Amino acid sequence: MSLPAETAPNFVFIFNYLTRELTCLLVITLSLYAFHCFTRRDARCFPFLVRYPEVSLDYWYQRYGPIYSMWLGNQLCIVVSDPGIAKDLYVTNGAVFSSRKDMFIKNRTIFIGRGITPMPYNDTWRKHRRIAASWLNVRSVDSYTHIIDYEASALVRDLYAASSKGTAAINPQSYAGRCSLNNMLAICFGSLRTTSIDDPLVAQALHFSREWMNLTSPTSNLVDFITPLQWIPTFTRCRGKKLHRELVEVYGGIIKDIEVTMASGGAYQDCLAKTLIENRTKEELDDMDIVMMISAFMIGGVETTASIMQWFLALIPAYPEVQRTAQDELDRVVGRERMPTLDDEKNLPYCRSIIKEIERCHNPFWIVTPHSSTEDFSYRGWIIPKDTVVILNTWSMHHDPSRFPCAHEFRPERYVNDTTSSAESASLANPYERDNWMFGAGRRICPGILVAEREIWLTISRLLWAFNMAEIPGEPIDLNEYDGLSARSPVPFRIKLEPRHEKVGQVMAF
Ligand SMILES: *[C@@H]1O[C@H](CO)[C@@H](O)[C@H](O)[C@H]1NC(C)=O
Ligand SMILES: *[C@@H]1O[C@H](CO)[C@@H](O)[C@H](O)[C@H]1NC(C)=O
Ligand SMILES: *[C@@H]1O[C@H](CO)[C@@H](O)[C@H](O)[C@H]1NC(C)=O
Ligand SMILES: *[C@@H]1O[C@H](CO)[C@@H](O)[C@H](O)[C@H]1NC(C)=O
Ligand SMILES: CC(=O)N[C@H]1CO[C@H](CO)[C@@H](O)[C@@H]1O
Repeated sequence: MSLPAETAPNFVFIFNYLTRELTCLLVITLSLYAFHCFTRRDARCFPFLVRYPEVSLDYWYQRYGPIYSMWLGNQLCIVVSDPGIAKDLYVTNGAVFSSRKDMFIKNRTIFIGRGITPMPYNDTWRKHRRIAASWLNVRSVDSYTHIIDYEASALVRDLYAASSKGTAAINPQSYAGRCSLNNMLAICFGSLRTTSIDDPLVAQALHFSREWMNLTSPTSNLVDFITPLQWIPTFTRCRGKKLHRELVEVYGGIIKDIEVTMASGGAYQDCLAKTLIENRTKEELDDMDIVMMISAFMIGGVETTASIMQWFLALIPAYPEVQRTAQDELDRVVGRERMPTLDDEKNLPYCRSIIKEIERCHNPFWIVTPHSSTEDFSYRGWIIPKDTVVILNTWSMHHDPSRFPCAHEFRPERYVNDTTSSAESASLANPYERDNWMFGAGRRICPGILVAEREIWLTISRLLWAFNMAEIPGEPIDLNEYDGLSARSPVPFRIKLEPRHEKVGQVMAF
């Protein structure tokens, strides 16, 4: 171990001198202690049991600087809290830092070694990434942007109907979830679509996503880091196995139906499932590869963009000034006869800033899925050994006071001159100018960045166009608490959506 010892929190550093077995014992003892702080945001707690690992990572960043190491059970991790270092490792040295740790719950139990997300950096991963990209590149996304556009309007229309002209209190979460779900259903399965939040597939798909978020975590599951725990049927592992079975049953079932239709000579709309089925032999894919690839899309694409919409709806009632400024801009540029479109984005800098600021303040992944190294690497005089997990501490990066003055305040105007798209921003030469780190970085950056960005733009700009969004008296919205370990969404909340003018109803009546 060679990162400077003084940069490591000392009680973690101590593990270096112990054998693996002793480490396990120590960790179990520590975890009993940490269990006490499970529900508290106590930064001094051990990071893989507390519910808020970003708080611990930031606490240590303040003390040990932008790069430090720590052991989680038997795993050496380095924590990077600086955009320049993140770029050096993830991007410039992507050939070394693009693999994954073998996570027991995520990889072995739920995805059983398939799927793009948990796979090590090898040719099989490249193949899966290439196939995924064939559905997520600009040309493909252009071909189904009309669906993303339609679903965004459908979301606003459903909320308009449900809110009874602003008299009813509604929880918008399953509406946002259904919007993202429909987009992913179209990409993965073609013509499949849910028509209301009461469709059983909505509850099922949203449950899968939240269960996934609750079960997988880069740092919080002891069983990922303490091998002996993997030999016994822990609660987490049983839930993981159940989720795996359900994914195979539900998404595997839909794929089977499509195969039957295609086998009987019926035409089927172009979609990811069809591509996978058609290219099964050529690409050497088996049934489980196909099901897990689709499941990764469905999980990765639903409660992520939906999470941004939810954070927006949870937060914006507290900022009537921000709403008014955005709505003035919309009235000026778009008018009240139609809703904003993708083409309007470049003329609506304030609306775009709101989105960038939401993503900064409420990244759904404070710890984006970490990469691991595939060889020993020397960096600034330190040796980072092979198989080290490199964690990006995006919480600290998003709250750096030199980059974001008053970082704890919601101030969209800080982004008003940033005209980049998320993908453009991610590839800026100067990483300190990047808008946010929500999509990760380097060779494993979220492949769905383009779909996500269009979906988020169309929904949020149209919500701003249509409604004054207000808190319900006596029902404060909790912006600190969240659900999930790997990703985070707001806990349930209700708001009032009041149509901004009479034209809203007419424009909605499509
Ligand atoms: C994931 O699990 C499979 C076996 O289930 C294993 O072959 C693979 O190496 C694991 N992934 C990683 C990143 O180690
Ligand atoms: C890549 O890793 C996966 C998971 O460990 C493995 O199943 C596959 O055979 C590997 N592919 C290559 C080309 O090494
Ligand atoms: C995930 O955990 C939260 C508590 O943090 C809980 O409210 C929610 O029901 C869980 N979701 C699932 C699908 O288990
Ligand atoms: C944006 O640009 C204008 C004009 O150059 C400048 O006055 C303003 O301070 C800039 N705002 C921010 C937040 O950088
Ligand atoms: C990603 C990929 O290889 N797609 C191919 C699948 O097969 C069809 C023909 O059946 C090709 O057109 C695709 O390019």
